[in-house]
Amino acid sequence: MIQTKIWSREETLDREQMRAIQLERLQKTVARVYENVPHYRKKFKDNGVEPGDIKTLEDLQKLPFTVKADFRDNYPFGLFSSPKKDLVRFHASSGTTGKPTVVGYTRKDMETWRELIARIVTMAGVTDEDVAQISFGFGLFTGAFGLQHGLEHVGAGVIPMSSGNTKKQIMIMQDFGTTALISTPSYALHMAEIAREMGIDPKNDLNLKWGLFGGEGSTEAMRKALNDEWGIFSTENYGMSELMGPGVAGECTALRGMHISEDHFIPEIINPDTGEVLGPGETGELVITTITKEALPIVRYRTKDITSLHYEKCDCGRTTVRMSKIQGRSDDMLILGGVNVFPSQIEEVLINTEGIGPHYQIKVFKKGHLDKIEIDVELVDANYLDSFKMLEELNRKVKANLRTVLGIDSIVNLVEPRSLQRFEGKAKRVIDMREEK
Ligand code: DLL
Repeated sequence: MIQTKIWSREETLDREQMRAIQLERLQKTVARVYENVPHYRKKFKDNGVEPGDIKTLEDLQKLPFTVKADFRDNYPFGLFSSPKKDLVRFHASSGTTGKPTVVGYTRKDMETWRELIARIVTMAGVTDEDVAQISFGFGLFTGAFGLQHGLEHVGAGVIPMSSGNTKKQIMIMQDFGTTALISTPSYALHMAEIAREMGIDPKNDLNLKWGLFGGEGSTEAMRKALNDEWGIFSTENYGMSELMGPGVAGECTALRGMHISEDHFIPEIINPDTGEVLGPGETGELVITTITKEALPIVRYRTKDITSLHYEKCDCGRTTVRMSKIQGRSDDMLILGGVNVFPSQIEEVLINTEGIGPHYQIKVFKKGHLDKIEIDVELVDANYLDSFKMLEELNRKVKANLRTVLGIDSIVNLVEPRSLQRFEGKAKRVIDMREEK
């Protein structure tokens, strides 16, 4: 195992010390949201709990869950615990409807974020000797900016490359001597292909040592392909906008799961159908409570991500709990090249486009290493089929709407009215042909 530095003392606390910190911070967080956020106050009252009831860590289970729809219902800033004036950054990710899920950070939240990213990049091998190329999209997405602050904090040289423009990525990688690649795993595989097309052998002609991947699921086979192709040691990390962005958890070089920064996040695993809390090692939905955030503390957030928690000490010396690879989601959210999309959002775009009906089918597949989405949607009026021009125009419009509203590029096929399959029970509108994550 490659030995890496441990960034902060909190990663090695014994269980009793950690639990004491967690309880104190949990109590503060619960009081904070109760005081500042009407949504939480009402929900706690409806459930007959108040901050004073949280006397032990187990009392967390008395509190109600928070779900993604709570963000939609309180759009844009209703869940914030800090006045708008104290916010220094906003980010957003896909919501369950056309409106995004908005998140905000105070100055202190930005410091916390930087610290937590410093932990995960350090455990993945990155030091101040490294040149890190961030190939996540810079913008409302938390991935790129989040990694940037933490990488700079450890002293790495950051190239804020953003995603896309792949040939230029490779050129910069070669010319700047990039040693760490930060991206989604699927994009990293695609970049290797393009490098080869350019006559560059990613393993021998470039200087990469580390790959830090996240934002979407990946398999061990994919890790092997990435390591072999680029000649790197790759780790993955996990995060979510609502919780902070990247930095919630990351793999160390022992590769025994992703260490959760438990002095900032309390994880639980529940049965997604009953809400019952499950034990260590059991597989279920990850629920997280943030315990240090100021602007947007979240109590018992249902992530919908399926995983398990492991408390045995890791070979790396850290004592923080590890979560296993995400095994899937308990909802229907699709992740297309790191962009999160709900089928319901696609439906909304389709329905709001004049000339096409509510019957559609979505196919998701891989082309090379990239996620592609193809949508068959019925025309309401068969007469369109007689005019190539009208058909083209409509097709262009649907694609443009999907791009503007959801940020996805899609293949759209306009098909005859009543030609798609009808369902008597639950409609199966999404066919995901990508390999099992
Ligand atoms: O994807 C944050 C992030 C950026 C994490 C960069 C790591 C690196 P969202 O856009 O809000 O935030 O998407 C969160 O992405 O609930 C998971 O379903 C999925 N996801 C993130 N990391 C992983 C991972 C960022 N390592 C959603 N494995 C989460 C599997 C992941 N799924």
